[in-house]
Amino acid sequence: MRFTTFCMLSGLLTAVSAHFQLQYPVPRGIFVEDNEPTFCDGYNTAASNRSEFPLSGGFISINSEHPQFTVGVQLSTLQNPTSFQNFSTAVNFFQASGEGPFCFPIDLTAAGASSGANATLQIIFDGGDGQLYQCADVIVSNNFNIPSDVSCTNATTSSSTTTSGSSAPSATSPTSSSGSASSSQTASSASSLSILSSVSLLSVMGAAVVALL
Ligand SMILES: [Cu+2]
Repeated sequence: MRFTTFCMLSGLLTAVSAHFQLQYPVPRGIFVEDNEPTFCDGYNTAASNRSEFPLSGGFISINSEHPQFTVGVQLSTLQNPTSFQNFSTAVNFFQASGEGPFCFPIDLTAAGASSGANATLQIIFDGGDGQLYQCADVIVSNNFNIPSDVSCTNATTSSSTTTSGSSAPSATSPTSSSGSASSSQTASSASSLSILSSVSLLSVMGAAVVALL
């Protein structure tokens, strides 16, 4: 929370910090905050140990430290993609709000991937302090299901989904480790609450800054 407040404040005042973490699939390397504004979080070569990822019915799970953000996913089927030009859209950018875990479906069939192929997913996130990038190197498989102990939980709400050709967001109902199957209502009120409290926190801080000046 303290971290987030700092992030929002710096966003307002100078715009420095960069915060979202790819939770699933496993990212190329350990999250490096300072490198997140660069290609693949600064990891320029594909991981040698790839994990399997479902051709359809997959999901991307992230942790957002920004209360409002847009997120999208790009796909490359090159062995070792080294630039943004090597990628094409797998999930169009959409807006979401709320801090904490956020999970959304991805269908690589729609993005033109085929089973057995090596692929790299690049998650692009913008929480107000510029675009941030994390990558995951995978092997696409049409007979792989994401293990049920992998968390796909939303503490957040999404809006204006413009996912290209993918199935509806509810098509994937991955098992949530925290059992949030019927918690969408709760989640959205929780996230409005957190926005409300962030807003009031901000006004307090704004007043403090004004008082200092
Ligand atoms: Cu940030």
